[in-house]
Amino acid sequence: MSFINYSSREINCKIVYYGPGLCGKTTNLQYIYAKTNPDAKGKMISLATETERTLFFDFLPLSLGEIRGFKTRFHLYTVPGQVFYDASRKLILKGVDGVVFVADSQDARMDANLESIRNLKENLREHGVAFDKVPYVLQLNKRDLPTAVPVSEIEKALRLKNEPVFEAVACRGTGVFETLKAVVKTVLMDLNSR
Ligand SMILES: Nc1nc2c(ncn2[C@@H]2O[C@H](COP(=O)(O)OP(=O)(O)OP(=O)(O)O)[C@@H](O)[C@H]2O)c(=O)[nH]1
Ligand SMILES: [Mg+2]
Repeated sequence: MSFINYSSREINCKIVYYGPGLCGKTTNLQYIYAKTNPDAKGKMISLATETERTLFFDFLPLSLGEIRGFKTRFHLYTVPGQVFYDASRKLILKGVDGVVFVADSQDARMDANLESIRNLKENLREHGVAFDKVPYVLQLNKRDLPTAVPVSEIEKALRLKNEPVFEAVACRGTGVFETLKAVVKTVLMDLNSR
């Protein structure tokens, strides 16, 4: 739930990058961090294993200018994708304002994508957030791999609510800012409609 502080004139929003293990969630945040102007970003915090798998979360605070005199701050989080870290995933979703689902385009990861969306829906529901209502963007990552499933086929399986879809190669930065802009826009529109 976004937090509006009237005395300091700030809007704080929480965006969570969700998806199966190794789909590229941390890579999205690393690219955003690397390409963002120093005055617009805070310190990126990554709690990872020695093999670079996210252990708890990554966190990156961004300031994205003002709307109607309010400073907007977006707190970007990733969840750990590995199946057994479900308690952490659930905790990180608390108070979420927008979700980016990062799908792994590889054929062999389609079941993992489906399972992760199912898990997302369940964890949202436990926080009393309806999947159908939450601001949501689908990113099809790893489009560079030869085993990538055609976009139309992935959409048929994973695009569940007419959400914006972006193709990405996160390790090169392709599609990363397009995805971020779309989720920010959707969150702000949602805020405006309340
Ligand atoms: N070929 C290819 N590799 C990618 C792409 N995006 C990320 N990777 C690689 O995929 C691996 C996993 O990326 P991460 O960002 O750590 O994945 P994650 O989703 O954070 O994984 P967990 O933290 O375990 O949930 C890394 O080696 C990345 O460099 C992509 O678009 N194409
Ligand atoms: Mg990660």
